[in-house]
Amino acid sequence: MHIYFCGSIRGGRDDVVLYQKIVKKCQQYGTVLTEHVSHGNLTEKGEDATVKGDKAIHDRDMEWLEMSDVIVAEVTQPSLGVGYELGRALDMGKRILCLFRPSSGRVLSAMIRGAENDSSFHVKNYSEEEVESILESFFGSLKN
Ligand code: 6IA
Repeated sequence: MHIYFCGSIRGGRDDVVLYQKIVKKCQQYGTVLTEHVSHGNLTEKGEDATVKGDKAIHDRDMEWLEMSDVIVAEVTQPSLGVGYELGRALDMGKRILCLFRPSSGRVLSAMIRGAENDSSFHVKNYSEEEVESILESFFGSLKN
C-alpha cells in the first residue's frame, strides 16, 4: 500500500516529533512516500535550499498523491500546503484520515472539519497517546 503523509513544513515544524511517530506507525501498513515530511532536519526555511525549486516539489508531490492509496494528514499545525493536498486528494477520490489535537487550543478549519463524509474523508480528534491505536483502527477498517 502507498501512503501519503501530510504535515506542515513552511507552516511551522512544532509537531515534527509527532509526525515521526505517525510515519513510523504508518510504515507498518505500507510505504510512506513522503517520509521526508517527518525528518527533524527539514526546517520551515531549509527547503529554500532545494536545487529544483518549488515547482519540482509540487509536481513530484502531486505524482505521489496520485499514486497513493491512502492519505494521512496531521492537521493541528495550520499549513497551506497540507490544506491544498487534502483538497486535491479529495477530488482524486482518495481515502483520507485527518488527525487533529484539540489540546493545542486551536480550532480546526471549517474547510477540513466540514469536508468530512461517511465514506472517504475522516477527521479524528486525538491526543498524542491515542495516535497509534487510531491509526490501527483506520488501517484495519480499510480491509472491510
Ligand atoms: O505549506 P507547507 O510547506 O506547510 O506544506 C507542507 C506540505 O506540502 C507537506 O505535506 C508536503 O507534502 C508538501 N511540501 C511542502 N514543501 C515540501 C518539500 N520541501 N518537499 C516535499 N514536500 C513538501 C522541500 C524539502 C526537501 C528539500 C527535502
